[in-house]
Amino acid sequence: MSIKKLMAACAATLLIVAACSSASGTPSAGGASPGGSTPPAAAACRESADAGAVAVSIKDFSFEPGAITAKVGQVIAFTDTGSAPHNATLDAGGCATRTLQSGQSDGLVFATAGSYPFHCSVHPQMKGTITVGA
Ligand SMILES: [Cu+2]
Repeated sequence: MSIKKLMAACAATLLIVAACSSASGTPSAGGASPGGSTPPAAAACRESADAGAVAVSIKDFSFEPGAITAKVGQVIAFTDTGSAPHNATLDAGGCATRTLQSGQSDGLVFATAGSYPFHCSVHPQMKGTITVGA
């Protein structure tokens, strides 16, 4: 990938992140949530072993692609194509794939649109972002 394309991709990601934070950053005062305390990030996704609509391969030591796009309800299937154990864990917590051995797969499904940074808890330097659209 050329430097210019990389820069453009980064700028686009930043814009998306900025847009998301300004949209969801301020909890509305008179919020219409009738049960009160719903943890926002925690319920955003769940693990799923179903066949994936979006495929991500986990290499030693990066996610390919690192910028993942999916829709609400789509299974994002992570496959460990490296030789080390890896997983995908949301930075904000709430959900994660199983820790995968070489050749294994596990998925995540999101219930809420948004931008979700994640990492591998075995190798915290491995990072990526899942952008979920409605
Ligand atoms: Cu890893």
